[in-house]
Amino acid sequence: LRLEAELHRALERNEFLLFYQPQLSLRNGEVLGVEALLQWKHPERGMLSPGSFIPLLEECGLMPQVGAWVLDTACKQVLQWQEAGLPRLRMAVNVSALQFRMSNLTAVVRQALAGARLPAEWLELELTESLILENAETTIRAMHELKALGIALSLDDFGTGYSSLSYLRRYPLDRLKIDRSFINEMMSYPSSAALVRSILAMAKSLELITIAEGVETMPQMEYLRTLGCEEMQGYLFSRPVPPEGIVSLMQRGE
Ligand code: G
Ligand code: G
Ligand code: MN
Ligand code: NA
Repeated sequence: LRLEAELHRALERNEFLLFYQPQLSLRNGEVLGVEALLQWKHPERGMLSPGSFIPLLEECGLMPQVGAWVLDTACKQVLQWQEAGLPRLRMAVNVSALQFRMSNLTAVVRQALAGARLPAEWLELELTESLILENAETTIRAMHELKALGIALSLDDFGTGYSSLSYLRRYPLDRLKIDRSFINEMMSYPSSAALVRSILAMAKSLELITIAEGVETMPQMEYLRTLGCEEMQGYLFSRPVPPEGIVSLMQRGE
């Protein structure tokens, strides 16, 4: 496949870049951090979103290499923003299940933090529910190893898989990201709203911080605030933007 051959060259040719989407406090609107989202600036096809090429990166075994680049770049970005006068922001980086299993993630993360001179507490990894569901013992051990570095762990797209919250108790997680499909439906379907409420209640009992993904409207934001959800992310505040975009939106908010 042509795209696959092109992926091999994309790294050398610096065609990958990161966009960032803000994560805000629902209590006071403060920007607490960002999620890094991989993009591919393809020479002919233009900007490609990760959904279109990450599965391919995984198939051809390039994900560990690209994943290490993502971690290095994201950690350095935090310091670059600080030098530009922004407050320090928490950096959330996505890690796929395959990447989690295939790379020596602890070593890769340690190196990224050291290379950027970023204190570990500012980095968070977003893990997927599919990872949680497979190989529990090995996964839990690897997660504890990562936690020992001082970073935070969150569970992405929560609610789409089949893990119950009581099952989650076994995993060293800090934050739960409520999948955007529930946020999207909760104002129209009482059953989705009930699901969001029960996720929030149980997350609280497990002492997990909750963040709602895909918040697109004011009523969604207000409702989540009423329910006691702590943080939000979504198009309502900002789409994923290049690094300079974070600088201008933070300065705009001052
Ligand atoms: O194409 P779209 O933007 O919808 O794809 C988003 C998907 O790509 C999400 O599942 C997101 O977690 C994933 N993703 C974005 N950036 C990265 C990355 O740097 N590494 C990994 N493993 N997944 C990423
Ligand atoms: O799986 P993950 O949550 O990492 O995927 C993040 C994806 O969600 C990115 O592709 C991002 O562009 C997208 N996204 C972020 N905010 C919104 C939103 O408010 N609405 C929609 N439809 N997508 C969003
Ligand atoms: Mn994510
Ligand atoms: Na998500």
